[in-house]
Amino acid sequence: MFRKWGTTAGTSHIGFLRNYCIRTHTAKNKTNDHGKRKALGQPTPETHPHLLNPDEVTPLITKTEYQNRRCQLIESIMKKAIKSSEYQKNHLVIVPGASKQYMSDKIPYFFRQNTEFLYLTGCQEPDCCLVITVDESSSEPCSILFTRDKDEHAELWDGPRTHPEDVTPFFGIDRGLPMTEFEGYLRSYGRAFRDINLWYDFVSPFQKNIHSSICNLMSDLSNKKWENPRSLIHKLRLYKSPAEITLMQKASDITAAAFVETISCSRPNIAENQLFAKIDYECRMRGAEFLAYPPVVAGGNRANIIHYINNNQLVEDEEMVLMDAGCEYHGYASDVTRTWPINGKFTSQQREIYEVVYCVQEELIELCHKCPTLDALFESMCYLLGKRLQEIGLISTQPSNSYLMKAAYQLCPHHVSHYLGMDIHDTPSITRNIKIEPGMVITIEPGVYISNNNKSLPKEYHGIGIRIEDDVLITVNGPVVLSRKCPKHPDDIEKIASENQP
Ligand SMILES: [Mn+2]
Repeated sequence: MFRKWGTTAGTSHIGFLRNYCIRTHTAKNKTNDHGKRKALGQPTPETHPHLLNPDEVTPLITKTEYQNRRCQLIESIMKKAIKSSEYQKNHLVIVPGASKQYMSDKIPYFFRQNTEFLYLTGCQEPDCCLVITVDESSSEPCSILFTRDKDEHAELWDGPRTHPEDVTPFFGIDRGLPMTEFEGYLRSYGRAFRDINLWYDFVSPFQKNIHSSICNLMSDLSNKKWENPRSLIHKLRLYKSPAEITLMQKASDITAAAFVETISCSRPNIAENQLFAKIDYECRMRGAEFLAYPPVVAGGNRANIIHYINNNQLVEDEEMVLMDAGCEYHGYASDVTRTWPINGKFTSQQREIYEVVYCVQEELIELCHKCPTLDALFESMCYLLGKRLQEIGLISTQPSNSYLMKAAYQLCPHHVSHYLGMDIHDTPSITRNIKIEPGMVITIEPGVYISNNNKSLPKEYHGIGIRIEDDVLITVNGPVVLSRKCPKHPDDIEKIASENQP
C-alpha cells in the first residue's frame, strides 16, 4: 500500500519524495483466469493484438517514443531555465488529462483526450494526470501518472480502469499513483521544495480538482513562479516522427479512398446528410475511428458559408457540392476538401473557376520546395488567385499588386494553410510566421467563394463556392502530398462523379 501523505514524522520530505520516485517498480502484471494480462482502461497488445504490437502503447507509438517525448520536454524546459536569469533547480510539470463531458444526465459525449497529455503519455482514459519532476533530490527526472482509483461499481458500468500498479509496465512511466493522493502529493512536494518553477497551463484547466489543488499549492509557495508548458510541447509536436508520419499517411489514404467512394455515389437531389453518412462509413470501414471533425457538406450556394455543418439540404441538379472531411486514425487527423458537380458534369462557369483554384493549389504545393512561411503562402495565394481571376476577367486589370491581392482576398477570406497532426488546427501556439521545415505537416487549401449576394460579379458565377485542400508533408526532398490518392484534376473528378448517375 502507499503511505499516507501528511504523516511523515521523522522522515525528511526529500527522502520521502525520493521513495515515490525510485525506478524500481516490481509489481507483477495481474493475470486473469486464462493467464493473460488483465484488461486495462485502454487497448493493450494482449487484449487487442489486431491493433497493437508488443511494446506499443498506442498503435505504432512505442513506450520508448513516449519516454523520448517526455525527455525532450524536460530538455527544452531545462534549456529555457538555464537561459533565464532566475535559474531554478526544481521544476514541477503538471499536464492533466481531460474529464468526461456530458450532453445530458449520464449521457456522455464521445471522450476526447487532452492532446498534450495524450502526446506525452499515450493514456486514453479520462481523469488522469501526468506529473514530471526535476529536483535536487534525484539526478534524473521522475514521471508519475495519477490514475483513477479502483471502483468496482464504476468498473462494472464503464469497463476496466488502469490501476496505478499497471502504469509502469504498460506506459513506461516511472510511477503510478491513485488520483486520491494527488492533493497530498502536491502539498508534500511544496513543503519539500519551497522554490519551485511550476509548469502548468492555468489558461485551460482540464480538471477542476487538479486545478484547485494546484492553486492551493501556489498560494502556499514562497516564490510563485510558473510558466505554461504548452508552447514547448507544441514545438515538439510540430515535427512528426517516422511513426507519426506513417499514421498520418494512413489517415490520408483512408480519407482519399472514402472520398472516391463518396464522389462516385453522386446523383442530383442526394441529401447532404447522405454524403456525410457515406464518407463517415467508408472511413470507419477502412479502420479509422471516426471523422476528425464535423464535416462540411455544402451543396450549391451553401458552399459560401465557410463553416456550414448543418448538412440538411438536398444538392440539386447542376449544383456542385463542397465536402471538407477527414478521418482520425489512431489519434492522427487528415483534412481534405474536394468540390464536385453532383450530376457528374461541371457547367462552363463552374469549370472555369475550378481550374483557377486547381492551378493555384498546384502552384502553392510547388512553392513548398522553397520552405516559405504559412503567411507567405497566403500572400502567394492572393497574388496567384488575383492573376488568374484577372485572366478570366473577374478582377479588373488594374496594374497595382495590392489592388489585385485585396480583390482576391475578398473572394477567399480564409487562410490558405494550418499545421496538421493530432489536432486539425495543430499546435496553434506556433506562429504561421516561421519557415516550414522537414517533418512538418501542413494543409494547402485555396478557395474561391462567389455567393448569390455578390454584387460585383456577373450572375452566371453566383452560387459557386470551391475549395481544394490537401495534406502536405515537408521533407528534405520537398513537399509530399499525403492525400495524393484523392483525385482532384477536373477530368478525374467528372469521371468519378459520373460513375453511378441515374
Ligand atoms: Mn483545413
